[in-house]
Amino acid sequence: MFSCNFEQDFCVFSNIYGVPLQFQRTRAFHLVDDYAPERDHTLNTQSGALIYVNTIGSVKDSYAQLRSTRYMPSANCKVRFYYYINSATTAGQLTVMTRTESVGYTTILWSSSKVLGEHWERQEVSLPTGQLSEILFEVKNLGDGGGGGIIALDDISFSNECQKSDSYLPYGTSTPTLQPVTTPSCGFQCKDGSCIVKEKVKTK
Ligand SMILES: [Ca+2]
Repeated sequence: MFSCNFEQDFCVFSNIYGVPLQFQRTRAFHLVDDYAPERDHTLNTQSGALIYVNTIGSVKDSYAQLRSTRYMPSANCKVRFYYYINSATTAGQLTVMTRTESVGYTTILWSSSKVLGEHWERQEVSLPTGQLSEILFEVKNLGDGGGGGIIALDDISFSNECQKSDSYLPYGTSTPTLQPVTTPSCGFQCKDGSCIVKEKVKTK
């Protein structure tokens, strides 16, 4: 298993540069915004560290992307993480995706824009198996009338079935997706504004 609690550094994660927004690493007490978490998740203290994206003041479709180290996923390879979305209106969308080519197409696995308030929510996502991969965590300003907010992450861990690798992904032959990453089509819009990705909606 490999994981990151962000107390010392970004561990096996790094920002993708050349895009409008970035994930910042900080200790909770440095964040004075109304919508910022008062404590991190690991230590549950104000001096605990976390990473976050502030979408306040950014324009529609601005996004940040955090990439993981490469890993070889066998069956039951999963990523688990704690996320925080807070805003008076809407903070944007947090999306988890994978890819198997360095600038290739991404596969969207999970997404949420539901405002949670002052709360860390746990999420587990099963990862596609069989090919050397990397994960991308994306935060995107949906520009849907809100003033923005804070989206934060902490305690990201990969299960034992995901084996860390130093190999590089092959360069993609498909169209790069670093430019506008499409928002997953909303299969079912809940009353609270959260969205269930189409593949997850059960149809009779
Ligand atoms: Ca932490």
